[in-house]
Amino acid sequence: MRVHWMLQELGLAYDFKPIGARTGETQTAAYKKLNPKGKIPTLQHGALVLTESPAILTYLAETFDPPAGFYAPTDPVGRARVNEWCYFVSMELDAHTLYVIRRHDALSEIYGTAPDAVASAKEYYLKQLNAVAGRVDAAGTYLFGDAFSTADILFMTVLDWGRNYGIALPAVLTDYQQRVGKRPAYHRAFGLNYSDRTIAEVR
Ligand SMILES: N[C@@H](CCC(=O)N[C@@H](CS)C(=O)NCC(=O)O)C(=O)O
Repeated sequence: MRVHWMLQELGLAYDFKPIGARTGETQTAAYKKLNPKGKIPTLQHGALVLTESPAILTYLAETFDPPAGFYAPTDPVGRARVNEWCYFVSMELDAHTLYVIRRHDALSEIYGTAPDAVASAKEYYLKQLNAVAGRVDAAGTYLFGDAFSTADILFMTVLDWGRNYGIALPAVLTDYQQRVGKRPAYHRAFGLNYSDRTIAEVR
């Protein structure tokens, strides 16, 4: 979803090869040649083969001309501010909370049950969101004011994911979701990535 969304924001033409998680498609020898971790997404651009969604988004933002209204800073402070969100989303929200919930709840047949870890991950997820809610509110339309960025793509996807788990988000963040959810590129990416589901089902 993240990579589709970024490519759609940039208006780039690309080939999409759907590889389903846990369908076995990520574990074939051919796929593991590209991504030995056996995970999606993987981006191929010329000779470059790149994994890890925040790295892919950053690469795309720095490689292609950003459209009007897209924030892709090149100065150290601006890049650091965008990276701050990228690492926050990857570590505090993806890794420490949402993947813990996913592994030990929906995927507990594979990873085992751990109800205390799931409950504490949900609590920690909300704690982290509450910690940034004031900043999101003060920022304006997007995380960097009127300009949209890779940070918004990453942050929006973890908000959708949490809400999909039935976690009630702070009002400031549901308002943010409403605003970001109006972007046409979000809808196009959604249709490509979740061809079998509606936005209401995923969010
Ligand atoms: N840190 C990686 C996480 C990638 C990841 O966990 N992908 C999941 C799907 S969202 C996956 O490939 N699962 C397949 C599997 O575990 O077999 C990123 O952000 O790109």
